[in-house]
Amino acid sequence: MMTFDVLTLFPGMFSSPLQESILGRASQQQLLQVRLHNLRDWAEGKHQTTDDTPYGGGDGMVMKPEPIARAIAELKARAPRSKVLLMTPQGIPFSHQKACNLAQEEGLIFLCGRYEGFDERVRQALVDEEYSIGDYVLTGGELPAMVMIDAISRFIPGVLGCSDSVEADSFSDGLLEYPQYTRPAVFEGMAVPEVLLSGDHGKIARWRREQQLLRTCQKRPDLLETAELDNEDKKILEQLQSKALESDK
Ligand code: 4HQ
Repeated sequence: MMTFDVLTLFPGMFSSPLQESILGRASQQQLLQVRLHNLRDWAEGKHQTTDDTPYGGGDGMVMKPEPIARAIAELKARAPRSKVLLMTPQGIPFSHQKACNLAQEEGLIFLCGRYEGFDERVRQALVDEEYSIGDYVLTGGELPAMVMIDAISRFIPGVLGCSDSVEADSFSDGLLEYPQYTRPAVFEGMAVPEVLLSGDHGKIARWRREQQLLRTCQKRPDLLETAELDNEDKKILEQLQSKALESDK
């Protein structure tokens, strides 16, 4: 069973997102466990302080290294092979591929920061890998940790039903997904594409692949650089591109 240890000043933030739906079921089935730890439990003094003012002056507070060191030592003693991860805008961009690789680990310890972040020596001495979930600034590392736990958990065998398998997703072959439709056949004057009602499975599969390529080409052309494309895909793309040039004239 995969173990996620989370070290945070706000363990309450994690309860419902991880207890609902797919992740909730996976925990109940003991495919994974999320252990929440309040960093304050390792702090000292009457006020159990976890932060302090920055050396050199300036705004905001910095998280002190000692409580974090004590906490990580204890979590590592219990799970010696767990990797310690830190969420920060300076980290490696988190991706589908990183999620897949991290799912191979036995355990992960997520260190969630608040305020202006951590004393630099935490990074140097205690952290194995740093990840960013995107180029924007959040108020803490809790949401990034939840995003990562969610994306990683989908790669743990048994977490997804076979109906929503990992292979069928966007990004597994590096392309965006094809459009989906369900009843009614006509909604507010918009009809479902004829081919999907044809019952011709070969034709439907080709249409879907073409839609994936078309969407990726229009919305995320950067993904085509690294996508897994066969000769048929390349032919379809050439046709799409010549059609696009045609309509530009
Ligand atoms: N943080 N991806 C935690 C982020 C962030 C991101 C800002 C991390 C605040 C305390 N983390 N500090 N983007 O915005 O991972």
